[in-house]
Amino acid sequence: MNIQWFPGHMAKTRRLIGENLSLVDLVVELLDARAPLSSQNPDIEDICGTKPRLLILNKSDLADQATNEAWQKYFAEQGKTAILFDSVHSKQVKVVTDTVRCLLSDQIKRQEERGMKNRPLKLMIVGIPNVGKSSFINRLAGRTAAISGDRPGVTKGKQWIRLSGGFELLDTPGVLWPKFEDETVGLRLAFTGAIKDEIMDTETLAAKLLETLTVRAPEALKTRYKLPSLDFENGFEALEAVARKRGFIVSGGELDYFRAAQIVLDEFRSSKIGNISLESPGEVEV
Ligand SMILES: Nc1nc2c(ncn2[C@@H]2O[C@H](COP(=O)(O)OP(=O)(O)OP(=O)(O)O)[C@@H](O)[C@H]2O)c(=O)[nH]1
Ligand SMILES: [Mg+2]
Repeated sequence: MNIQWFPGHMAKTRRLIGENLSLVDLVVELLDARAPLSSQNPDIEDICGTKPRLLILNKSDLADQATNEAWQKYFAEQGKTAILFDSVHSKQVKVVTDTVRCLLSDQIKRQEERGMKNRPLKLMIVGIPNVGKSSFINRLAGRTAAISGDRPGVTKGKQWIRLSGGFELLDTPGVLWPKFEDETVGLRLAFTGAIKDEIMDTETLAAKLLETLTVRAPEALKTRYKLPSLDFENGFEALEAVARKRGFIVSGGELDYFRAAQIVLDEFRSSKIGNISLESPGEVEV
């Protein structure tokens, strides 16, 4: 299953990020905590160059806690600042704003010396589709300032949002890159909901997810779908077992694979199967 999704509007967003870079003090790059490497857009690195950067490992509430901490350490060892965050529930907004001030402290000091006090700090929020950029902004703003939604491609253009406390945030549409390095990257992005579902075969995607979960979270998978064993030849057999257990039957007595596939994807994305990270530091890097 070879997934590629780079429509014209993403090429446009890539240009938009480059064009607005000189207007901002720092770039906040949101990664999906369940797959931080697969969700890191290599183009952002190239476009942003030496601009100060903060990584937010978002949706950390959906990922495995120990793996979250291992990722934070991994980035710290590379000299990168990464904050674990939950843009829906977090009360830790101050950690983000304090960290930004800390990363920009030299610049703030220079400006103060030149008499420019309380100049707003401008941050550009970037990341893959559906990773939670608009929700992150709303969380920081303490109000619904940007439209968010549970599918990729909700934000269509740029939007500046002013926060009380001296910050201005630039929301941008989600952006991927023209070609994924390997199949696993595309799959992990699709599992988390960063790829438009319409361009993929739902049943094949769910079968691939079941194969992944069989390796990464066998006990959670067995418990959720009441499967006594995971002794399947492949993901399609596992999908069949899920359909059977849930009693998904279409007229004529056939199993409803499509419905089972939708349920499996949905329940993974909302962490009903468990708090599962799709990659851990130290594995063969993708
Ligand atoms: N559980 C959880 N859900 C989140 C978090 N952040 C965002 N979401 C949900 O993820 C979905 C996408 O959020 P958005 O803020 O629209 O994401 P976006 O990155 O702006 O998406 P695009 O504009 O489409 O690129 C929404 O259903 C949010 O409620 C998080 O930290 N935890
Ligand atoms: Mg958005």
